[in-house]
Amino acid sequence: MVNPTQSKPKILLSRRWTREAEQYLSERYDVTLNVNDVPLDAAALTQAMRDYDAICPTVSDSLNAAILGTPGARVKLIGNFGVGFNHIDIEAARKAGITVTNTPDVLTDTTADLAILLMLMATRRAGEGERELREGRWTGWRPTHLLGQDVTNKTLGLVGFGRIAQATARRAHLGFGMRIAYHSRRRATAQVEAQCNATYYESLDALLADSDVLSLHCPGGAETHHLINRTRLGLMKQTAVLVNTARGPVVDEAALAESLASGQIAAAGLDVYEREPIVHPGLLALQNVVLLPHMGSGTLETRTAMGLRVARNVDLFFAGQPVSDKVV
Ligand code: 8YV
Repeated sequence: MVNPTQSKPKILLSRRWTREAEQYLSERYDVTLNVNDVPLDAAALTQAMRDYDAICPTVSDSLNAAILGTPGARVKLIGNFGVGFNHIDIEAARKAGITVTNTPDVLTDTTADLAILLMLMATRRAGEGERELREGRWTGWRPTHLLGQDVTNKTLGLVGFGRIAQATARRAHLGFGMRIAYHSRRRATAQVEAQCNATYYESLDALLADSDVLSLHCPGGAETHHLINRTRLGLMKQTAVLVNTARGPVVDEAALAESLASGQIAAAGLDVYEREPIVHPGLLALQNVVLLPHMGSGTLETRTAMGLRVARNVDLFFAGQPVSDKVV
């Protein structure tokens, strides 16, 4: 806890958080809230590096090497609000002696729910149906109207097999009787594989060829940039559906738009984009893609839990104790 005789650490929350999470931190620290909730630009983030002891950013803040290396910086902690941290240059933070934390665990189920939502919306053409009805184009029931695809007994391929992928796998297997296949850098334990009835694929390309639905759960960053490119989309079944709740740049959006337009794959469900909040115009023009505005962890309970998880990291850090969610 903060020693009341010392001045409280100065903390910047880069965006609005839920009331409960903002209140928790505000009661304990000298907190600046982003009352208007406008994204901070590079100049504002650079100034914040000089003015605060900790910055709590989100995916909408790009903390690059130039910002993290700001001369005369005061910041010692970046308490990221979110599990993914590809918007933070981790190597630059390490060099600058800044601790970076994230928020694992608390958003696992909520994000897995959204992956399933996208899978079902894309396979069952839910977006198309809703648009048709709202635009007054629905002419009534008929046997061949908006036919989608079943997921029961189909193969769900997962790229990456961390917490969110495993939670998605359990839902798909236990709820929909899907066969689960996965590719990841490290093979999971036999126990984890058994829980999800998952089959490991050493080859990503073989996984692509076998999947009826392919759901991405790998981290963002240089290693996975355009992992799903034109060539790999070409390996997928023509009936396949791609789901992305991971990070936009994992997929080459221009190649995906072409594959969806040409019928190389059947449909996609996306929550993340290469240049958020900009969405590739080729995708916006298509019916067979469901487009959600990065809302994977977007429930009141989960966003509060994420804020309180950041707060726990802040508490531990300023109490001089080891932080549990340390990235670097
Ligand atoms: C957040 C996410 O919306 O935690 C993550 O990595 O993608 C989402 O839960 C966002 O990243 C918060 O910074």
